[in-house]
Amino acid sequence: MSEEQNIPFIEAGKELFKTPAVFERGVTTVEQLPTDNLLEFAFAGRSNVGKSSLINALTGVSGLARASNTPGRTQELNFFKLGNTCHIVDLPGYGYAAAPEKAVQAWTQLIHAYLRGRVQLRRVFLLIDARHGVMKNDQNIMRMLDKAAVTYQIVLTKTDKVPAVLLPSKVRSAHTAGHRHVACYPQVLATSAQKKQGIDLLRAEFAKALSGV
Ligand SMILES: Nc1nc2c(ncn2[C@@H]2O[C@H](COP(=O)(O)OP(=O)(O)O)[C@@H](O)[C@H]2O)c(=O)[nH]1
Ligand SMILES: [Mg+2]
Repeated sequence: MSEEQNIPFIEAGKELFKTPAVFERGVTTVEQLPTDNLLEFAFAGRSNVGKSSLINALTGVSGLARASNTPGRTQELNFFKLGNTCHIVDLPGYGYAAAPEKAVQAWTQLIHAYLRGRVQLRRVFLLIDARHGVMKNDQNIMRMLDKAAVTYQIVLTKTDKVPAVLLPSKVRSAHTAGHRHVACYPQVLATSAQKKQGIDLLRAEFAKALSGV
């Protein structure tokens, strides 16, 4: 689908997010996952990539997801409910070297179990720092999602930290990295939670995915 074809979904996306999102629960084991079958959209990425900040910008509820300067702090799967429409899931970040090994293993297992086995998971937004591009552990997650046949979309974050002239090439590189993966959605989104850029396009992706397109 071309970018022009997203336009009808921009308004629908804005409408969708007029409903305030609320925190539902923090999950540390598979048994605690919600059982109400609402569709889910998950935010994955390295710790500190900007997952929580983007969820706050997306929902317009500041402080909804806890953004933090301390990488690796979000160690639960945090579920937010958007009206009765869907769940937004803030996943624990990966690639935080200073975290205790046991903790890393536990939450890596949990993330993998969730991502591989969740029928109602509609799409994963794979967040990539616009400055750094796709890194090795991002590739690992992408391979895992390919195998599990979970659709994911690359979302560049912190674009305000990249000089505007360099942004198109960052988007192109991310697109090329995604292109090799079967389950990767072909459009790359460029966002800045801080400057509120790309937020309407991200909302439109929710509207589009929920409409079944
Ligand atoms: N400049 C800039 N900083 C951001 C942006 N989004 C997040 N950050 C900062 O990056 C750090 C990590 O953000 P956070 O949302 O906690 O990342 P998470 O670990 O992936 O949830 C925090 O210091 C945020 O203020 C952005 O769009 N622009
Ligand atoms: Mg976080």
